[in-house]
Amino acid sequence: MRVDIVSIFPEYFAPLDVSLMGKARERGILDIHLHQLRDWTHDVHKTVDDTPYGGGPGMVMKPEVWGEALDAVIEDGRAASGPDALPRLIVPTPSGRPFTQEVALEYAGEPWLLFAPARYEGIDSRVVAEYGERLRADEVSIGDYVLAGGEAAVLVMVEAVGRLLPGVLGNACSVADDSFAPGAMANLLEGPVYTKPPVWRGHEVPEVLLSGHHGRIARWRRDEALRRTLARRPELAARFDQDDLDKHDRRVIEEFERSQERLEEGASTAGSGTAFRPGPDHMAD
Ligand code: 6GU
Repeated sequence: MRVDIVSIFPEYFAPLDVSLMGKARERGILDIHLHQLRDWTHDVHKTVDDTPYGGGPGMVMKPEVWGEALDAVIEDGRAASGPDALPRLIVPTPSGRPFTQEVALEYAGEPWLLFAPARYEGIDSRVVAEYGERLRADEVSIGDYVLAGGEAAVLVMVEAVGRLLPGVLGNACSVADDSFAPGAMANLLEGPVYTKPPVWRGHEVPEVLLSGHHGRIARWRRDEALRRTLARRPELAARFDQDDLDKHDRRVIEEFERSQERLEEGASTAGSGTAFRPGPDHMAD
């Protein structure tokens, strides 16, 4: 996969030389090209921003410099990949569509991604409008918080996509078992994990994991994933597809809901004489 990144801080992407992404680049699975946006300015100050029309705080990135930069990078990529090649343009912004595991999988199927991370209040909106007419252009957010710029979001997305490329993780690790992976893990968080020693500071590894009984272990892992998702991400649990749930799943969910109700009853009668609140251990979540 070819990845182009245009930014006023190309040095921000040094982490892509490290670890899994570094190896993927060495092996030629990830072909990352970094570009300094200011190389396409024409004034001595290398200006990339200006005041917003309509007033308000902050600065907006100028369309002309982005247009020249993106045209040149696309031309360069076509010289390497063929005259019909077009990248998927990804513009990180907190006002974009959510970046999810599903989107990461979709991007992992593309031969060429072009990231345009902005600083300041963002890029003049005509840039996405213009490129949206020539190629697929997505405005994407990595979560409901505001970063100082899109660069960190690009690092997140390149790593999430890069690890999905064939040959990056090796066969031993299956991305199908990841949290959020479509299939058995859709809308599910992964449960807890353990390694040796079997007892550490008095904390024991759950006995079932030492049993060597693969069926019971798989069932236990699914139970823990269900309970953790119900406790930490109720909005994900609300999206469980009934057709994906077996009888045992439904019992785990019912038990969880009953223990929740007991907790709520306990809370509503607290101070009126009820000192004892029953509930299973996992409610500590
Ligand atoms: Cl993609 N960019 C910026 N600047 N802030 C964000 C974001 C992106 N996603 C969440 N917050």
